[in-house]
Amino acid sequence: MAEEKKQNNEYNSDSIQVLKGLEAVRVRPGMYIGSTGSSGLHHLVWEIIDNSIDEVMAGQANKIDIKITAENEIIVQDNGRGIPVGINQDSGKTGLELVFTQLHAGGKFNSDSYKISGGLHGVGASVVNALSLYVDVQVWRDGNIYHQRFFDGGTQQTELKVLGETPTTGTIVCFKPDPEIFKETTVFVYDTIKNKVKQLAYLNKGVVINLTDERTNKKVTFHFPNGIIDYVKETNQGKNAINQEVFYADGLVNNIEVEVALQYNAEYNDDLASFVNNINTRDGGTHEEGFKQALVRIFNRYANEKDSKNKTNSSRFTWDDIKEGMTTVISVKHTDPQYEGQTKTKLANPDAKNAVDLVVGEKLEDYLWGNPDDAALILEKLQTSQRSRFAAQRAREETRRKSVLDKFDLPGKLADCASKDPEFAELYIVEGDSAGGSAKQGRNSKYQAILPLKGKVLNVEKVQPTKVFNNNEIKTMITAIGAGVKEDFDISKIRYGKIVIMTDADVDGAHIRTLLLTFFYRYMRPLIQSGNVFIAQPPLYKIEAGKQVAYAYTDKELEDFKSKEFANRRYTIQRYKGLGEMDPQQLWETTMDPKERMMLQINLEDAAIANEVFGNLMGEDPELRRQFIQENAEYVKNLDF
Ligand code: 28G
Repeated sequence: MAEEKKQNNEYNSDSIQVLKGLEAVRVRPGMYIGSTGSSGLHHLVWEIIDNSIDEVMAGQANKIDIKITAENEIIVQDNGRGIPVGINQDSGKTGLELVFTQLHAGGKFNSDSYKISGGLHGVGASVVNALSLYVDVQVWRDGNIYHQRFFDGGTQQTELKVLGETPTTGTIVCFKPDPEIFKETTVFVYDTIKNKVKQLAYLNKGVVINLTDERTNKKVTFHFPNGIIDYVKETNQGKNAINQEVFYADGLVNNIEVEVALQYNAEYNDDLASFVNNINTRDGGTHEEGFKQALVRIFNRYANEKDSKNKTNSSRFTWDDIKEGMTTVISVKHTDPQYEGQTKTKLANPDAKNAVDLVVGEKLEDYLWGNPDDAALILEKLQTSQRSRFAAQRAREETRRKSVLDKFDLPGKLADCASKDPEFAELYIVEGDSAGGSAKQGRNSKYQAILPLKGKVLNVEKVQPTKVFNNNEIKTMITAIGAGVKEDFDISKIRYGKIVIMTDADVDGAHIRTLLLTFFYRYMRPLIQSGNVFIAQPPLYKIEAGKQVAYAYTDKELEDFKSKEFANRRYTIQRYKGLGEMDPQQLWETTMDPKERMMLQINLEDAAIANEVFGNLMGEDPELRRQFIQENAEYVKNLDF
């Protein structure tokens, strides 16, 4: 048996194996790029850019040009060494062929510590080949311009040819995604690519990344000579910075590259972004643990040594005291990253903890003693946080006690539903008492609960946690949802599977919506992560012709109605300014009836953007606010600001 198997393998020619490999990618694309939707489509771009970034990290390239063409192709060019075109002894193939046709080629380079960057699935250019109509490659190397084209999902390729000569080196890759795979969409989104490459530019200081969209002639260049220091400064823009000199630490420990930048601002939330090989580790892990451990140790040691001179007495800072108002970027580069769980979002390598602890510990101590003014300001901030921690704790305990509730403890304003099954139960958070009244009358009380909010919601970004827990509207929401907040939040306890924000389609409504999203983002993040938060979409117009009534939810829909159903008829158009203009029946039919309603499901990215839009719009700096509105006119318009 074993003998036979071996023989079979030997008879399999390499090309058949390649085909099989790439075929597997086409059979189950989701396994390699996560999905075949827009997110998977963009993964193709990340995989190609990733190879350029590897050249940057190897110190062999400093420029990457990315183009979205009018035909919706992606062209990436780097000025690295160019992919090797010589024949590889073991395989009898060129390096170029291996890169584009060998599945898991990326993994092989791990051991020689060449490739440490990697897309979410770390499978590289061959996957892009498998899922594209064609991949066109130019290599500039050894004075020559080489060319080879792969097509039909990688099943075909032209011969490697020399097109001409060049004095320089680099790689150019052009690909076009296969619409048979990406049935939903093959349209690349400029902003998505822009955000990603901006992040890459921050994480790889000095690299110049140009992005051009030939469809719209949009263009942008990213170049951050100070890398993650610039990243932290930008994150803190519009907020009052506390330490003027950003704390920065870098070092190499056991072949692990560590970089950390930190700046406090005068607000109360912390903002920590960590990366492993340029990939965002959303769920943290050992590198973050090392960072926290170092901060708690060093800040307490510093405070004690200062104190012993000042002869004052202070208790120990906890991580909660330290993190308030802290903006941090941690970037780790590791040749063999291990992750916890399915997604690559939590780092597990124990050595990363030691490495970050060591680098940060040493540099932070130097920083504090070397920057006494900044150090004093930070210390003051920590002491304030510590004092408010005790007050917040008391307030929280009270809220928590209340949220272990039976129905008698539910807030009076809540019109609860009959169903106690979160699978079916929905909570509508409604702006204003009058709309709340309509919603109460219009709802299906079997499974729809209504919570009317009075006036504006607190901006949780701008006030002390104590105040947040004392705010009536917020207390009411926490109690109604019933699953606690922050670290205590327990999604298994939610009383409603759908939390629906229903506000007017005007500026005030948008404002309240953003405030609520900010609250959920900061206090009940898992609720957003697991897709339990929705935005109700009331219609913008009512069109009436005799007995016929129609509702339009967008301007486009209104146009369509006028040019089709209502063409050549007398009709009236009512523009809804608020929910209050609808009677209960209308509100049910247009916005609350599951059969008819449109609802927007909010994901973490949406909430983060809302949070950011909000921070910038409502931030301290009027100039920044003006600039932001100008730059984001489109998005802001969509949000109805
Ligand atoms: C433009 C779009 C995407 C790339 C390189 C450069 C090398 C390379 C790429 O090697 C792995 C390792 C050594 C054979 C490495 C060139 C070492 C020396 C490279 C890219 C296999 C592949 N000279 N630039 N791959 N080698 N840019 N950009 O793909 O043994 S991929």
